[in-house]
Amino acid sequence: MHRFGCTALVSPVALAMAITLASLGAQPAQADSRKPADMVLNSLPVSVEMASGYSRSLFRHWTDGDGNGCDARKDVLVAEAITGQVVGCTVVGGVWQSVYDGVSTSNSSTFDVDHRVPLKEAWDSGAWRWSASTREAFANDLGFADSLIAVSASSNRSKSDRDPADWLPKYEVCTYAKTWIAVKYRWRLAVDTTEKSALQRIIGSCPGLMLVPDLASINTDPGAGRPNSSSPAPTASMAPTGGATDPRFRTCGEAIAARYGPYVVGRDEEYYWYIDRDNDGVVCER
Ligand SMILES: [Ca+2]
Ligand SMILES: [Ca+2]
Repeated sequence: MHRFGCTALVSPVALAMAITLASLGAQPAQADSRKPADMVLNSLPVSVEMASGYSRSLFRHWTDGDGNGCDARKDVLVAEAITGQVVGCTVVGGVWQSVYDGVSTSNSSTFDVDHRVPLKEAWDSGAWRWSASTREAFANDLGFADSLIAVSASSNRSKSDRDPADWLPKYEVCTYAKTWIAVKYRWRLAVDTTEKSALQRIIGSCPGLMLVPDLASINTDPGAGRPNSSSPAPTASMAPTGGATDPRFRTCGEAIAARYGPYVVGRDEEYYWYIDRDNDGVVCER
């Protein structure tokens, strides 16, 4: 129920309905892991943004990744309706509330399903390396309930592709910042220095822990960054998401031989210097 931060605006009956509706939606259970937000933020790689190559069409959506017959936009609208009756992929008599600006609607077509971390921001922060299927998984992610959120179209369009250094919602700023960090963590995306400073400033005044999502499975595109591919060549400063830039060792084999590793995502800075080929969140396993 952490979607509904504005609980004062939602009656107990509506909350009970929302729980029922959420259980009908396709959101899987997730481990309740909580940590200080600054700890999670500091685990993210810091990198300049990839300034080119993005196209919205590179992130196929809305698709039905969980195979329940409803596309991800509809799944989110079903999960987030605060009242109404689910019929197929829609909610009859549904009411939705936009946590960004407090706007309510009974007409879901006036609401967008927002990518908490916008598709372009994701591309610029590391998704340029991903395969098409991983980009699609990100764009339709129901594996972490806060990745996608139904909000008023006007608030979503005001946000556009901006990160928290340039745009924040009217309400629930703490929740917004923590969720932003959570999505970047889940998908091993980088933060740029301006964005990190903004997030540090926000969470510095936000009490409590943040929900840490499970890591998503990521496959990279071997062609990303090569000349003549659809992706532009990365610069050296894009290195922390993999590529053996450990100043001490050229390969994991050399690191292991010198009795270093394993390195764990979110814990060890060295993790980001190597390629996590099996995407299990650990590199240089012995
Ligand atoms: Ca679905
Ligand atoms: Ca950014």
